[in-house]
Amino acid sequence: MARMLVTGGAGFIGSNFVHHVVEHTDHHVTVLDKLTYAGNRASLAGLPEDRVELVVGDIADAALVDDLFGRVDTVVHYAAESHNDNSLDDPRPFLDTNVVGTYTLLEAARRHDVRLHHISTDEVYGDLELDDPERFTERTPYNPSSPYSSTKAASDLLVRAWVRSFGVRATISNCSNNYGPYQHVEKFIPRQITNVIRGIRPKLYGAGENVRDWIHADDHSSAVLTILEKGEVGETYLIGADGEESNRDVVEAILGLMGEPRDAYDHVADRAGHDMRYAIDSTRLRTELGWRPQFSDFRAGLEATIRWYRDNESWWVGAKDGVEAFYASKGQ
Ligand code: NAD
Ligand code: TDX
Repeated sequence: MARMLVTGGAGFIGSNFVHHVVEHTDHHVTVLDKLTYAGNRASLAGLPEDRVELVVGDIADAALVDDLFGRVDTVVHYAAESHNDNSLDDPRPFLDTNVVGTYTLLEAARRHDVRLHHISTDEVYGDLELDDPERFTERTPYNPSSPYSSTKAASDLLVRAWVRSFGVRATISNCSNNYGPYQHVEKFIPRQITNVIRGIRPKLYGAGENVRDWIHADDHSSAVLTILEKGEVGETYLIGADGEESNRDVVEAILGLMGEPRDAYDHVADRAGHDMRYAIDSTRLRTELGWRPQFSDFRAGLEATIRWYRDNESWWVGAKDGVEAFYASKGQ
């Protein structure tokens, strides 16, 4: 049995990963999470207490991190400020957590020689034109657009430097847009689902032509476990499930699946610097490590996600009004 530390394990993708690890391995998991507005204890409810422990704290707290790294053999680093719209409003926490926090973990990994896997995003590569035949690969140059994605790019480069300069045993993965249970209602898909549940019309930024490459969070988790088991230290792997959809198609699919007219949405103010399209080529992960996604039907995954938000209103209802007030103040 491995002893694993999962940073950000009370957030969306981190909590999905903790559930996945409990179900598919015998590892013990310590979650280190600051429980910011994006973290939620309830996302870990029901997990066995002898397998999962929650430590509430900051990844930039060097003494705490040092203590925890002394007790584990593997660290999976999800903790981040993750929302582009917030980074346009107030970039500072993005630098503190995504850059200084990752630096703090790397220094501890160096001292304790633990295996570290760093979770990152396809947004570090910037965006693609709608008609570009290329997709992002491990060789695509970094070209981030937003304060969020620039701090994620910085954190990736720190990891690469700590591998090369200090021999830290780290891998990196850059994943496309995730959907599934436990995602905060500030994000696109849960915002629109919970809007429809509340009788509010979905809100599409600009013309809605922007394309995102969707992957179910559970497929992201299986890819990360595969990289931990079979990945080569020092290497980067892109994670994606060939799930390109325009935002307009996603909103129309949500409305259709929820029994509403497919055009019952509003166009609102566009996001500043809005990336047009992300698309991942995950050939390396599939051919070298043998990974395959399980959720190949996006609409079936969306339907299950809609059911989860209908069945778990108490999980999201406390955050909804504040999020809508924030967007309303920006005309979104
Ligand atoms: P999230 O915002 O839902 O969760 C982030 C978690 O980190 C929260 O539980 C929060 O409390 C915690 N956290 C924040 N600052 C912290 C700090 N200083 N110390 C300890 N904990 C802290 O984010 P998410 O969508 O689950 O994303 C998780 C990771 O995956 C991030 O690194 C993100 O860049 C990456 N990623 C996300 C997506 C996506 O579609 N959401 C896609 C690719 C990569
Ligand atoms: O109300 C909305 N209307 C809308 O049209 C919201 C909240 C978003 N959008 C658009 C913006 C994007 O084109 O939907 C798309 C998805 O938006 P987000 O959910 O904010 O995700 P995105 O900006 O693509 O970033 C996500 O994927 C990459 C995660 O939030 C990041 O953490 C991850 O790195």
